[in-house]
Amino acid sequence: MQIWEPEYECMPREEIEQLQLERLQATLNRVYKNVTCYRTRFKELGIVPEDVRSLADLAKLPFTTKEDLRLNYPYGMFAVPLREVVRIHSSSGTTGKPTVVGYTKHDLKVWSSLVARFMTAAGVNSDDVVQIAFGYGLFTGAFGLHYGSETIGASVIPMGAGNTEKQIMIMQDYRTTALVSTPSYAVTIAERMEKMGIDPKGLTLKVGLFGGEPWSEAMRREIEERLGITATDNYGLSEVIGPGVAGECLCKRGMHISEDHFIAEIIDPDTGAVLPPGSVGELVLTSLTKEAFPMVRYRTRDITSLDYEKCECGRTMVRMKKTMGRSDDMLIIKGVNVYPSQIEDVLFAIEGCQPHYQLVVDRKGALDTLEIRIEVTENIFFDEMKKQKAFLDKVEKKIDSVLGVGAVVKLVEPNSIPRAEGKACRVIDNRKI
Ligand code: DLL
Repeated sequence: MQIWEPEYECMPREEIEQLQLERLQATLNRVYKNVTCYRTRFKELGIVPEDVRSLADLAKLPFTTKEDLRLNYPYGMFAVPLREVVRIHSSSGTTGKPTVVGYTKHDLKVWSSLVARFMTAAGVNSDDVVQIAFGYGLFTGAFGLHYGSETIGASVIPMGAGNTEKQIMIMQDYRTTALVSTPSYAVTIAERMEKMGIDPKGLTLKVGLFGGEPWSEAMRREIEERLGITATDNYGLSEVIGPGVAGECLCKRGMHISEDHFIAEIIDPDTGAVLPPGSVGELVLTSLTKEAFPMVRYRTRDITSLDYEKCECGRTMVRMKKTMGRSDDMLIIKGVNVYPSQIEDVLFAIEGCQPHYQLVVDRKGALDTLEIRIEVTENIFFDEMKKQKAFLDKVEKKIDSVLGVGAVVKLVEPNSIPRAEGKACRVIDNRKI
């Protein structure tokens, strides 16, 4: 069973906005009544839910941040009593306490159908065998895609993260057709297959549903070529629901946000001002149908832009571009804003660079330094020094011209950068600022 809901997914813009307004008003009433944090904030600003009479009025409401969730840890932001919560997940934050998110029975149903919706858009159906290579646990990735696949009626293999050779064996033996993982883990799988002498094109794999971390178009091409599949992107965050916020259709020109369930805004991360359509800025999301954990104007910290043009697939739901990075992950090197994704784009365009790299930022005296460690394909690494030097010069020049910041590029041995099984960690910032 495919989850294709043209009555929502292809809704004319005015109707989407009308539906959003009605659902927004219901959400605001619910949080005002049930969540102390929202009620206090609104009262401080002298706002009652009835003041929001149009979507433009949303801009009057305060943002919700990760800090608010921390201050209300663990259950303070829940809008229903715990007895109505049937599932608890948490964010993948590595520092401090994680944030806790909850789902009612109805929330789980909506979540599954939203995941099923983007999986359908990516071409998955009940004939597919879906291998989930995300970690099962507090992370929303595995359970989200798991229930989404079941909703479609696909056969789910709840493999979990890691154990790459076993992943490959199962992929071969169980005739997996759809792989679910982070994009970086897809590369790890491709690499291991090559090492094991397995030709991915001889497998039944046809589509990859990748998400959970930023990845470039160049990385998409790399994965598609190496695994012989169509690689699609999907986006979400646990605070807002998990995967299922947005996903690509087969046009692969941006991820459709399920606007019948979320309102997306783009703001200037420094001033908080709402930016006009098409601008690049921070994505802010408001949930419209969630019961247990509604979010009003949640600052995702993800930098992207929105495209309201109707897509060739017929969907009218706005498309978000691949994220460029996070407003909090943006590196400021010698005063220049640098997103790791820009560096990835440069590296992938240069022949000989493997998709494995690490950025090390440091400070020598008052001066920032950027070192880019790249794993190179073996033939370049072991070739003559002269060629190696020419290669390094080429990468350094290209980085300088694209970023406007100089970097020292170092070649490292194949396989020396740790491989990710979940989300890749590409930046080491030693500056302690
Ligand atoms: O990563 C949810 C998810 C799982 C989405 C699996 C898609 C697939 P968190 O652990 O809360 O939730 O991390 C959310 O991951 O704010 C982004 O910075 C990043 N992220 C997620 N998907 C993408 C993507 C899940 N497709 C944070 N592209 C988000 C870029 C992504 N970044």
